[in-house]
Amino acid sequence: MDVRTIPTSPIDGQKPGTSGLRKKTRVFMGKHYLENFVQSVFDAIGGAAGKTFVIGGDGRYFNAAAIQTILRMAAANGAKHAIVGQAGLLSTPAASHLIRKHATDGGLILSASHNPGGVDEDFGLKFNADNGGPAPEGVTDEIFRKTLEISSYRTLDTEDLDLSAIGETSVGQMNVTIVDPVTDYQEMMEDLFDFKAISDLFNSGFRMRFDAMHAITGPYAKAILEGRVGAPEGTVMNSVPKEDFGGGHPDPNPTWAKDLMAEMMSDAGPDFGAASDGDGDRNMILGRNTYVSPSDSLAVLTANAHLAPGYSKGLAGVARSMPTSCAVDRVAEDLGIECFETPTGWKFFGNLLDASRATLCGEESFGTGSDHVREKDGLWAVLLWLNILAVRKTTVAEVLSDHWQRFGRNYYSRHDYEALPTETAQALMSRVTDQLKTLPGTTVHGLTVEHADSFSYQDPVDGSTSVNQGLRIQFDGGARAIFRLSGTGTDGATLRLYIEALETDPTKLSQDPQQALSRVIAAAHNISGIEKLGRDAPDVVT
Ligand code: VG1
Ligand code: CO
Repeated sequence: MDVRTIPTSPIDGQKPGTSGLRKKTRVFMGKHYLENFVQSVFDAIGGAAGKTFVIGGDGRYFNAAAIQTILRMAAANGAKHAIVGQAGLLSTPAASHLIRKHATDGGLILSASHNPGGVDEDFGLKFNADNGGPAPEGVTDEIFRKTLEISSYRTLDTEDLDLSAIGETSVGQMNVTIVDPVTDYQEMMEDLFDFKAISDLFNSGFRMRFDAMHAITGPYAKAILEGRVGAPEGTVMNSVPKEDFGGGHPDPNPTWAKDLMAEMMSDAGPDFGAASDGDGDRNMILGRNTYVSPSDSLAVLTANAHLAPGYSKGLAGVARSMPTSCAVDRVAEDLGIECFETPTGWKFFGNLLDASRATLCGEESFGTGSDHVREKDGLWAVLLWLNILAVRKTTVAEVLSDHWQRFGRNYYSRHDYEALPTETAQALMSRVTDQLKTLPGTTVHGLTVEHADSFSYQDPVDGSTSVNQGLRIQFDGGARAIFRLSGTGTDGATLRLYIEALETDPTKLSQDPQQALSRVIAAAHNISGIEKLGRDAPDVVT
């Protein structure tokens, strides 16, 4: 098979963000766009010759066509072997697992995660390294550099490969193994959790609702929850992956998982509710009339993980992204384990997990995971919660209120202002940056600023530094306000305002979060001059 070398030239803006390269689908479908990026990935990692890659995606519009392009290019670049999910589908955590299980050289994951899908929506591509985790900044910087100097890419003239049948096939000289996307993942979950205890829970009449949001987790949740641990058929809703996720945002939060929320926030609701995102790495946890904030979920899982067989020996440490609430910090202190604060994005957890410094990791954006893979993992979090509920034989609401009584409660919320003109968003960031030096010691809305800075992180394992990772303002009494611009959006700029306040008075643990946070919110608005955004309210509040 003749390798074809196609001349091309650099395309602007192929800089990977928080989680890979994300653009409008039509941009990705543009001439040479995908090809330039894929060739740059191979060039950045020292070529693909002789290597093995895992390839799969969340099934969104353009997934099927893009996989064919990537397979041809991998073969043309000399790759030895590709492991591909049947029909081109793999959840992000399942892809991470396959990369590790088969000791491959990495993987290409096609997804824009929680962003909507469709020809007029979003597409994305991410390279994961041989540890199964998102490529660290050093590698993504190198990929970007290669996109700026590319002059040709390599491909083959071949027919599309049939990805429908499990088994061995090939593209050019490259062997291709098509695997069932669920089997290996399910086996790993069997090893971590007490499926017998979870089955007993369902047999005792426990009711659950899982919203797969028409995205990739559908087949995984069906197989494991309904097929393996005995949840009744119909427990999983929106379980068939669709190219456009049914027209919604596959983002498991109260705004986008509206129907699930409505069902759970009622006295007649199921005992337990959960949802996951487009590529299966995020989770939302709910109980009857109970919403568990992702930051609280991380803290609760840290305090209770030992109840699941996979974590019965305890945790080496925990890590959370900087804007994630400090709830887990106090649990770590109580357990006597290390707690790390990293920049936003799962790539920053990889070294800590590889070095066995952290066992659990989490982000406020509905992401939790452990050292079983190198990605966050939606269904894993759901199964860990189920395992804990099965052992403790109590409700989600009780688990949460027990936790707050013991550790105090970090009221928490994130306000997103989406699709802002870039200059307007940047002006707000500059206004806050300009005040960082003078804020400490001043009082705003009755809150005294203890500390203010632009977050930078030095990786404790390899010493690499990442700067400008969000502006944080620490008030007395454990309250914080953080400003950050999103690195995953495709429309203008998205400002994220993260607000938290610590409450330890046992009589004040069940307030409405927005109410409890109102002073911190007012202070954050005041400091940033948020009214200059020209918006009455945030677009999404979580
Ligand atoms: C968002 C979240 C971040 C998460 C990232 C990828 O990034 O805030 O916590 O790691 O999405 O999640 P940003 O830069 O928009 O704030 V997903 O489920 O893409 O894989
Ligand atoms: Co995701």
